[in-house]
Amino acid sequence: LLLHHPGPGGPEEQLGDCVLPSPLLVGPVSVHLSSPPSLEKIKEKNPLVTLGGHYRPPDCEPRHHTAIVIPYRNRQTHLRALLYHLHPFLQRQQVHYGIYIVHQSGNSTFNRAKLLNVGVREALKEENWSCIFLHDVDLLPENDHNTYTCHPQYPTHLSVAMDKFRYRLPYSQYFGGVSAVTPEQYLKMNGFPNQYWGWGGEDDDIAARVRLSGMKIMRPPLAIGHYKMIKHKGDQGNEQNPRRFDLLKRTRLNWRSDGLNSLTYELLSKELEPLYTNLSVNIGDDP
Ligand code: UD2
Ligand code: MN
Repeated sequence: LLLHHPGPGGPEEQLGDCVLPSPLLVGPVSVHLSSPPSLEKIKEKNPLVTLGGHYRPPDCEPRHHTAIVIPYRNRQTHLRALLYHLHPFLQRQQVHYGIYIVHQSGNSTFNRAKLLNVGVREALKEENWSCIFLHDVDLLPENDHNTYTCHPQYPTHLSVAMDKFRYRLPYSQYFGGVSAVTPEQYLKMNGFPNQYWGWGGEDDDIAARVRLSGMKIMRPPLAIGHYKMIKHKGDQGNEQNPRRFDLLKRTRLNWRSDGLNSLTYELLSKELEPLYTNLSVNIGDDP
């Protein structure tokens, strides 16, 4: 008996759906934090990644289309560590993905949540992503069973067990680090706040929006949601925001008027780098 072979396919030939879970998963992986390779080396290791940091599994039709949005300024070493680690991680999960760095240009106070809003909007202009990941540049996932896909109904918080919190959730409403929404969920919660300049509070505001818009937070099991955070000091231009407590008291009143529907920014450039798309943006400054 001969095995049936489909033969060389024309362009019209359809790939079968990727099977779940991906047969390429390995589970826990050890993560190396010090001295990541050069971008050139990372590129060589990921030959199937196309310009702008996009990838599609070559052998099957992906079920998930995920954009990774990374708020960013002046963290080159962290970015290399993340790219080195995340590209193979996502490829093992057989998702169709794209990586977007949202670079806050200039020296104005850093605004993570506003940069995330910009990233979501720009990523969705480019492709019909079914899931959007909001990803700190310094967090490296340690288990590829933690899939970078969305729950159809509710936002997901992925970084539930980080080394810096001794692999536990620091508090129940915690939403910092790595989280994910579908475009529908994002719309429902009116995106993220634009008014948090400097460090802190914006993740709790986002968690409050999830609840206020009638949703809840989904999470993977603690054993799977392991992350290492690259150790770092606070950045210049991202000092603790003294207004964060006052702002958080007003989320309930503000979330419908501040967010996706009030977002303004100036896109300065969009560069398709080999391993990511770089969006440089002027988001203004703390008024
Ligand atoms: C915590 C949260 C983070 C966010 C922040 C408060 C965790 C794991 N993460 O992170 O999600 O809520 O508190 O704002 O709990 N960044 C730059 N350049 C800068 C400053 C920030 O690229 O100059 C980006 C980068 O992606 C970084 C992220 O913003 O990972 C969060 O800033 P952080 O790492 O300094 O704050 P951290 O670790 O306290
Ligand atoms: Mn950090």
